[in-house]
Amino acid sequence: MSETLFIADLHIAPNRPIPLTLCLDFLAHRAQKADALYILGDLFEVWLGDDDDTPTYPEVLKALHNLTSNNVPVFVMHGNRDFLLGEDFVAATGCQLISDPVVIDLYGTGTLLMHGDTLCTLDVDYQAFRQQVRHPKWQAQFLAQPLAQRRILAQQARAESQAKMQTTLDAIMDVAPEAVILALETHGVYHLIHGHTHRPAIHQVTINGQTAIRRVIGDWRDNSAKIISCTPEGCQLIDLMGK
Ligand SMILES: [Mn+2]
Repeated sequence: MSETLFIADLHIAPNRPIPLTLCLDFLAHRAQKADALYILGDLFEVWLGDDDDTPTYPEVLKALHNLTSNNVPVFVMHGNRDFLLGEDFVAATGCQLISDPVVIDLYGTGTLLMHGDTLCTLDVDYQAFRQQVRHPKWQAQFLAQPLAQRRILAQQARAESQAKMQTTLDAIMDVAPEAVILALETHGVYHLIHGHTHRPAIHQVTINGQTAIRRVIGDWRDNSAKIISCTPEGCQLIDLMGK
């Protein structure tokens, strides 16, 4: 069977053992039979640089390496948590980093892939933060600091972001409809797959009188692990935990 798989927002972390176990199982079994696997950001809860020594991460790197060694292409897009995945990660896993956004040919359907954070244009503060941390100069300065210091800075940023989420309207945390339309129009396609918002769903969007589809993958947690499976017949949003 021809199948292309899409996952995002696994947020692998030492204190999240269930998503880790599910991830290792998924990479060792279902993904082994796939035409390709796309990881559309936030595979890891945080990635402080390719020297990140978080205990559970090597298991995931090894499982990815096993997959690419069996000639399954694995494409990784940066998320807002793991945007520092770099060349050493690529060398350790055999994965290929892809830019955000990118258009692929999905069994004949032009499909736009994004992490999804750039679509949340109503969150002006976040977009300013993103612009700052995606700048090569900022990244070089950050990576030049000792790992322990980077960890403290990341924890501070996380605490600030969590505090902000408490007081931010739900609609601001979601994608802006205008941003979705603009992205599809700019790339001239009618199919979008993204993650980030943790709101798994299939949406219809009308663009120039035509219907476009926006698929949101969904995150992995203790009772839910969402994937999108596409075959030449179409795509399905599936929960590996059967929900
Ligand atoms: Mn994200």
